[in-house]
Amino acid sequence: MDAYTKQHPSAPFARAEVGVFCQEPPRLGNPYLEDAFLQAYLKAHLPPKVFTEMSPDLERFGVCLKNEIDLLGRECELNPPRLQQFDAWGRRVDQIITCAAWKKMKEISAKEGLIAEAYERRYSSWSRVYQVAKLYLYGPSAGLFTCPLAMTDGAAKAIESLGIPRPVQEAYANLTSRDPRKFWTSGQWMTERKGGSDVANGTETVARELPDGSYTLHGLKWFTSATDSDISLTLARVMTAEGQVKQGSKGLSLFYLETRDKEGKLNGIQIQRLKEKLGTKQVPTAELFLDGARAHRISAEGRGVASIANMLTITRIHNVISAVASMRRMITMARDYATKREAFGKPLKEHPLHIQTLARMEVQVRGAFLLLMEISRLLGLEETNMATEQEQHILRLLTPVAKLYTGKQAIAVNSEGLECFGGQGYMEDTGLPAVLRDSQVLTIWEGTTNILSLDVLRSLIKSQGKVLDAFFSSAQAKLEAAFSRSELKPSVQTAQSALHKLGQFVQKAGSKGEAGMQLAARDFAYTLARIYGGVLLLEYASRPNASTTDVVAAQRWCHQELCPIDREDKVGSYNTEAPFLDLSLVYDGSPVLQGKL
Ligand code: UCC
Repeated sequence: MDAYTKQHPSAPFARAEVGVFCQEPPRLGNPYLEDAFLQAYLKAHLPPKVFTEMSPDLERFGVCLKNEIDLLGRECELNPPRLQQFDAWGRRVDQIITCAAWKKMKEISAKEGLIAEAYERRYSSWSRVYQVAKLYLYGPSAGLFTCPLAMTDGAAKAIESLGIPRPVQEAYANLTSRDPRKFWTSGQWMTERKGGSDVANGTETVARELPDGSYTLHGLKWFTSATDSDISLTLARVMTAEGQVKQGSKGLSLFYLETRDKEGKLNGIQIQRLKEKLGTKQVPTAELFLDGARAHRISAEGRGVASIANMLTITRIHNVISAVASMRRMITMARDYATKREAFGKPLKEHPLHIQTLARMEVQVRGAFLLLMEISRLLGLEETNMATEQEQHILRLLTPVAKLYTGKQAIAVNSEGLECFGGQGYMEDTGLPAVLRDSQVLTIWEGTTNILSLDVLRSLIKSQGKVLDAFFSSAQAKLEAAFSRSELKPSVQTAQSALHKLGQFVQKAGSKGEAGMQLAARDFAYTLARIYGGVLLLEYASRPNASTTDVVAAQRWCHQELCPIDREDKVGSYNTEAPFLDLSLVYDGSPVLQGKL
C-alpha cells in the first residue's frame, strides 16, 4: 500500500491521483445579523419604539432570505424570461414567459410590504428608512425583482405627487397593496429609438384623444424594463385634431396605461423582441410597439418630464439601494470565504494584504451606505411634510450625486470582490460573475453618469444656488460637531479644507460660463459625493458610543482625494482650450481631425 492510500484509506483508487480536496464554499448567513453596520445605524437613528419593532422583523426577514429567497433569486438568474410571440396556430400572443421563482418574488414583495411600507407611513418619516433597509437586504437575493419594485415605487410616488387622480385610484391602491392577489407592478417606458437621455427630443410617441377623454398611444419604446408589469407610466405627445404635435420638452405629457385587459390580452401593444443584455438577464426588457394602446393622461399637457421626474427620483434612489446592497453582499461573501480558503499554508484571512483589500472595499461601502441612508431619511421627512427647506435642497442635490457615485463604486468594488475568490470568482456556476454583470447597468439606466452630473447642475440653476448653500451649511455643521472627538480632528480638517477648496471653485465658477461648468460637471458631482460621504462618516464616528471601526472608516475615507475638482481645475481641465485638446487626444490620427468627416 502506498503512502497516499495509507493516509486516505477511503479514497477511491481511480481518484487517488487527483486528490480528495473539496473547497468549502462561501455561505450566506442571516444578512441582517451579519451586517453590524446596518444594525448599529438603525439603533443609533431610529426612535427606540420603531427600532424595537423593526429589528425583529428584519431578523425574521433575514432568515427567509437565507433559507428561501436567495435560492429563488438564483433560479431567476438560471431561468431567464423568454418571449413566445405566436401560439401553435399562428396567432400572435406576445407572452413573456417568466419562471415560477420570479412570480414568487412578486408575492413575497407584496406580503413583506416592500412598497406598501413607504406609503402606509405607520412609522411616520421613518417608514422610508424601514422600507429602504428591507429592500437593501432583499436586493442581492431578489433575482433583480428589485427592478420592477423600483418602478412600482416610482409610479406610486408620481401618482401620489399628482394627487392620485381618478383614473389611477385603483392602480395606486394596488401598487401599494400588501395583498399578493391585488399587488401590481409598474413599468417606466421612457426610452425610444432616438435615445433615453435626451427624452425631450427623442420621444416620438404620439397620443390621440378619444371622445371619452382617454387616449390611444402610437410609437415605439426601445427599452422597457420589467415588461411583464401590470401597468406602466410613459411619455407621449398629444396630437391635435389637425395632426400636429409640439416638439421638445413642453410637448410631452405623462400617461398611464394597463398592459393587459381583464382577459389578459395586450392593450394595443406588440412585443417586438426581448433584449439581449450584458446582465440583468432575469428581467424581461423588451422593445414595444404601441399600436393604439389605451391610456390616460395623468399630468397636465406639456408637464410630462416634470411629472415623471418624481418617478425618476425614486428609481434613482432604488439604484443606490442596489449598488450599496450588492457591494455589501460581495464583501460578506468574500470575508466568509477568506475564513475557508487556504493559500500558502494559511487561511486567506491571515494574509494581511488580502484583508487590506477587503478593508478598502469596506470603507467604500460604509460611505455609500451612509449616503443612501441619509437620502432615505430626508425623503421620509419630505414625504411627511417635516423636511426643512435645507433638507429638501440636500435631498434634491444628493439624489443624482449618490446615484452616479455609488453606481461607479459598485462596479469597482464588485470587480475587486471577484478577485477575492481567485479563479472561482470568474466561474458562472458560483453565481459571482452575475453580481458584476448586474452592477454595470447601475451607471447606465436611470441616467448615465454624465446625464446625472448635468442634473446636479440643473438642481443648482433651478434653485438659484440654494441647493449648494444647503450643502455647505449642513456639511459645516456636521463637521463642527465631529471636531469634538480628538482622533477625528485631522480628518475633519481635511474635509473642511476640501469644502473650502470647493467653495473657492464655486465662487469663480461663474467666469467659466456654461460650457466650462458642463466640462466640470462630473468632477463637481464626484467632489460632492466624496465630501459628503466623508462628512457623514465623521458625523457617525463622533457619536458618543461610536466604535473604533467607525473612527477608522471615517479616517480612511478622508485619505482619498476629497476635492478632485480642485486638482483638475488647477491643471486646466476646464480651460477654454481643454475641449480641443480632449478632441485631439480622442481623434488622434482619425479622419475627423483631418477635416475629412
Ligand atoms: O432606464 C430606464 C428604466 C430602467 C429600469 C429601471 C429600474 C431601476 C432599478 C434600480 C434597481 C434595480 S428608463 C430611462 C431612464 N432615462 C432617464 O433616466 C432620463 C435621463 N435623462 C434625463 O434625466 C434628462 O436630464 C431629462 C429627461 C430630465 C431632460 O429633460 P428636459 O425636458 O430636457 O429637462 P428640463 O427642461 O431641464 O426639465 C423639465 C422639467 C423641469 O421642471 P419645470 O418645468 O418645473 O422647470 C425640471 O426642473 O423637469 C424637471 N426635472 C426634474 N425635477 C428634470 N429633472 C428633474 C429631477 N431630476 N428632479 C426634479
